[in-house]
This record gives sequence, structure tokens and C-alpha cells, in this order.
Amino acid sequence: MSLSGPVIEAQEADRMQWWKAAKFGLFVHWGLYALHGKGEWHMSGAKIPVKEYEKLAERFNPVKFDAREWVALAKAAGMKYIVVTAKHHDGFAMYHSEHDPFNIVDATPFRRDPMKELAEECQREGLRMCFYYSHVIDWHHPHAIHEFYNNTWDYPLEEKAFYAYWNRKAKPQVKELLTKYGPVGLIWFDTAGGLSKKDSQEIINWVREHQPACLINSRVSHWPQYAGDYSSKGDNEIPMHGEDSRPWETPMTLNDSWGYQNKDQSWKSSEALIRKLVDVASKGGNLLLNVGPTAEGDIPDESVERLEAVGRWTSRFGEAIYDTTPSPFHYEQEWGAITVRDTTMYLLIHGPYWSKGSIHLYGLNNAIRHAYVLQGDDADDEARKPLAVQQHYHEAVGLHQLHVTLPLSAPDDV
Ligand code: FHN
Repeated sequence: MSLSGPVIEAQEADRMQWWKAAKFGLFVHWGLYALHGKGEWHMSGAKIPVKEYEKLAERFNPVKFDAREWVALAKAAGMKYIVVTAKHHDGFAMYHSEHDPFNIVDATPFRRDPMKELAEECQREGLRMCFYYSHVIDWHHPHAIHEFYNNTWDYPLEEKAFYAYWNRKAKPQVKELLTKYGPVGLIWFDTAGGLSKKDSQEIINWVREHQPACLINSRVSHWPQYAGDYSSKGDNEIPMHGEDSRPWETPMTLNDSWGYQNKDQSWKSSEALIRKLVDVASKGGNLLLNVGPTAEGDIPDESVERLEAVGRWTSRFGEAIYDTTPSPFHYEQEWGAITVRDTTMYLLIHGPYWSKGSIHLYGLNNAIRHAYVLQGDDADDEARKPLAVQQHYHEAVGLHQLHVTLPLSAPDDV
């Protein structure tokens, strides 16, 4: 299916279809915490009182924020959806909320609604706009409950009043996101500790009621039977092939941080990121790769460089990623990874293996019609020089063996 085009219908028969084809999305952790440059947990870590934390809003003025740049970057990287922190654990709404003045339009000199600007730009560019919403943890609200509940450093514990938070802030704010920003691809809930089965089901019903086509990730609940449409794996966790029977997604950092951390220079290389994308696709998952913009609204250069490099690769070889199904083999190939679309099998061979001159694949006895190197340019691959392939039954292993002779030079550096 094509994800391009200006208008994306909110309703569709199979709400998972676009997401399964998409494979690759942008995660954005952006909020007041960018001012400290110490990540999105700094309020909790430093036990900053609410009244003091609120003052950050007076200084938050991300004048360099440009929805067109962010969406263009995601698109250039080959990403098909964007998940942005509409509200993280600090309780600050990065959009215009009528239900809490602690939001970017009412409490900052910026006075613009970046979620609206991003949603409109995504619509124009054919990407799916999605929201992260911290539904249980809210350090700003006196009645939200959690193990990291703000009573540990500021508010008194009033667990019984949880529904004051739930009914007057969490649910109304989720409804705002689902009713004021056009079609929402998914709501990415996070960290449901303490939420009852009843409340988990209620928030799922709430999303379905306001946007039936909107997907819900599993972190909406701690109860497996209320775990939304797909599994969010652990942070940076890529499961074993076949380990998760549900559709799944790996949220991943580019360095070791989600929100902007000015001292974190542990950047993953572009090659490593491409390999992660390939690994995830070959196991049937989606990759949600994160950036942490600055308080000015800039995506750090190191992130931009990496996403652009990934984009140079996806623009050539994305055919082997998007809308594919996982490798039919659950064991890993030492030379790389496999994806499939219909009757085409893509062998994604790691750089060093090209110079070995050939690879083997066990367990495939289908007739091979045509084997060739995907060049990733406009040339007609079918017309390319065929690669020599041999198949025979390997007695000792008890499987068919496919032997592919490779040209010595690889089409990429990955
Ligand atoms: O506590 C959050 C964290 O700040 C970040 O948002 C990640 C992203 O997956 N989720 C939680 C931890 O798992």
C-alpha cells in the first residue's frame, strides 16, 4: 500500500495494515526538560518541586521549531510515522489543552501548538501523526498515582483521589488529541504501573470511541488481555525471531537518551542503525527511532546526520524493508538477514561477507527464477546480470542448500 498522498483516511477496515507496512517511525521526546538538557526524568531525579518546575515554561520558547523540517527529516530517513510526546511524565502538555493550563500555548512565550503544526505537516506529506501520552505518571498533578508518584518529593499521597486526575486530566486530554488533530495513527501510552484492569479497558474503549482506527500500544496496560493492538518491546530491545506472537515495535534511542541530554555522546553509528532496522524487519517488527530536540526546537546535528544517512540507504534499498514479511527461517544467518515480499526473498548481506564471494542458505527448496543484486537505483533489476545460484540437498545437514555466488563489491557499506 502507498502511504504517500495528502489525505489519509482515518477509518480503514484493517487498522493495523498501514503500521505493518510502515516498518520505520520517528519517536520524539520533547518537552520543558530540554531546557535542563538532562533528560526527561530530571524533574524526578532532582526532586524539583512543581512550583519551581513550572517556571521552566516561562523560559520555553523554541523559536527554531519548524514542523516542515522535522517531518522532512523523518521522510528523508524513510520513516512513515511520527510519535511525539504530547505529554510526558512531567505532566506538561506540548499542545493547547483546555483541561490544564500547564501547556505550551497557555504557559510559555512561544504560544504556538507544535502538535497541530506537526499534524498538519504530516497530513501534507503523507506521514502518520501519532502521540505519546503518559497516562499514569504525571508528576505535575497531585492525584496521579505511580511508584514514582510525586508525593516522594512534593505532593502528599492521596491515592484515593486518583480519579480526579484520571477523569479530569488524563481522559479529557487523550480525547483532545483524538478530536482536535485529525487522524491519529496511534497513541503510544507508557508505563501503566498501578492502573487497574477496569481503567486499562476504559482508556482503550475511550480511544476506540473517539477514533476507531487509532492504534494503541501495549504499554496502555500491565494486563496482557488489555494490551492494545501491538507489543511495545522494552527500550532498545530487539526480540528473538518468533519470540513475540503479536505485532511488535522496538523503541530505540540514537544515543543513550530519550529527551535531550547535552552530555550524552554515545551515538550509535549510521551503519549500526541500518543493521538494527534490517534486523527488526527480518524478524517482523517495526523500529521507532528516537530524537530528543533542544529547547530551541532543533533536532541535534548528530541525530540529523544519522537519520539522513539511514535515509540514503532506505531510499535505495527500502524495497527490502517496507511492506515485507519476516524471514521464514527463525535461525539467524551469519551473513545477514532475510525479508520477504510475495515471491521475492531479499537477502541483506553484511558488508564483510561480500568479499567472501558466496553465501549459503539452508532450508530453501523453492525453484529460484532469478537472483540478482539489488542496486537501489532506477535501473531495471530484472535486466541485471544474474547471479549464479546452485541448489542441492545437503545429506549431512538434512536440508536443501542454496549457494549464491556474489560479485566481490558490495552495493553499500553496511
Ligand atoms: O519512563 C519512560 C522514558 O522516559 C521513555 O519515555 C521511554 C520510552 O520508551 N519509556 C519510559 C520507560 O520505559
